[in-house]
Amino acid sequence: MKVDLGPITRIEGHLNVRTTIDNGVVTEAQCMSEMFRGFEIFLKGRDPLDAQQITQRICGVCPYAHAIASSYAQENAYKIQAPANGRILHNLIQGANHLYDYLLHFYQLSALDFVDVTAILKYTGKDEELLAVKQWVQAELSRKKAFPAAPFLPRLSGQYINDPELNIGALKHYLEAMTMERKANQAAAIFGGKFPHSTAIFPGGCTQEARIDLIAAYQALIREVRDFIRDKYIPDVVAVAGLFPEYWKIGVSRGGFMSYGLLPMTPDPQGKQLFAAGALLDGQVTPVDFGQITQDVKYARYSSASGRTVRDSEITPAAGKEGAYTWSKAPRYGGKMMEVGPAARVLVDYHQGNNPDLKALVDKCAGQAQITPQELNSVLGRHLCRALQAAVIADFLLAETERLDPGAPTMAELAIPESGEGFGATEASRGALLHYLKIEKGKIAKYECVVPTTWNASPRDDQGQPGAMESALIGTKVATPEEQIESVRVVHSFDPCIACAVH
Ligand code: NFE
Repeated sequence: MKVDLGPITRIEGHLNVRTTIDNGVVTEAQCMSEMFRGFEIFLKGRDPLDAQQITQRICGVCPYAHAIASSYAQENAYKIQAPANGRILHNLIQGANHLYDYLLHFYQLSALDFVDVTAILKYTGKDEELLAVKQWVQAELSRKKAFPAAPFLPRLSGQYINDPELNIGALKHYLEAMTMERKANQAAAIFGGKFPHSTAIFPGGCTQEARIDLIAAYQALIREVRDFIRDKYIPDVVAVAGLFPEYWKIGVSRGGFMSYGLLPMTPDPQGKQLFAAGALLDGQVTPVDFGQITQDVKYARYSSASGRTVRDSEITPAAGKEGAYTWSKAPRYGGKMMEVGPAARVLVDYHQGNNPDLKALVDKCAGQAQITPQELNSVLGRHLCRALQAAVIADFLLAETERLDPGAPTMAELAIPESGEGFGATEASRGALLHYLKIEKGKIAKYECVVPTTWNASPRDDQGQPGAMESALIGTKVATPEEQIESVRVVHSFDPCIACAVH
């Protein structure tokens, strides 16, 4: 039987997943991104300095990553580098955004796939916040609406945590996490100007100053977020993993892994980074070569040529195209399907022994869970990888603040050339993000974004290889084919953002 899971909730954008179920197992999955946007079309002819502003509007969740990728691409085209302060401020803004995004993803977008939110109805404690939630849920339920206490109910049927204390503890953290997300965003806005859509991230650095009062305010906020990550977020992910250990084996993608590296530690953004870049295929990591990236469109709603490289990319929408089932292209690396995102970042870094703190955390957690690092390619693996990276990033951001030189320049001089081109690569929370820019007559002649969820939610390529999420869904056993909480847990582990994917 065929079952459509869309519209999938607790993700960004409009995604349907069409599954084929045979004897209670997913035998085929099609990821269907259901909208078109066209940023690459309307960027043409504009001033290149518009790009880091306009591309941030691709998304309200990961805007800074687009600003950073665009700034790197422009720096590459203008042949400039940010001064040390500018690069550090980029990191402080982008890193804080990762912390916000991981907390949002776990607590608001995924935890309620496992935590029994109805435990609140039996709550007898004295916590005022929880009592307020209880009252609200009771009042909503008494109104007998179709969506009784959204976003908590209705929910998919399935097995949830049945330990009342754990459920209530997790709900309390769900509420606290929102405060921490705000603090991470506030920290980012100290240097980024605002959240979302920074006005300060610029090619060549940051328009905000490195002032001591701003640094102190940033540190205070990030310290609080770091403590929450250590004391609550990581233990909560470990607790869920302990109760649902089968999810170390569910949601396994069947290709390679790729990361462009995150948080540069040198003025050259492609130099040494906190998390290393690389393409991991068959146990071997090689440096990423942007020339190996192509995008197939046999099953995507575009009439432009298939298999084009980033430089030669084309985009001609064709809504009624025969056989096409999505607005996402199918990016491939050397023809291979790649997963990008939290697990890819960890596995690529781990294989190269780049970050000893990350390695120590991975080894410790993998040992406790009795899994191998390869099993991070799973539903639980993606959740754990986000939490461990959050801890490493928070410590790094605090150390970065000490490296700022208050009063020293934060911006390089820049001049837009008549012609040129540039690649800018970074890691958004959801994975590898590439911007490519070509300038002719001082204006944007071509702009191409190859975006994390375009990789993960990609359709089959011209060879028929499924995308990462499609491949991870195949083989999933489902108890209730009409609802498939198991498949939804797989989808949520990727944290797809369809607004980004179709851009
Ligand atoms: Ni709209 Fe994004 C991230 C980017 S995902 S959230 O992270 O780039 O494709």
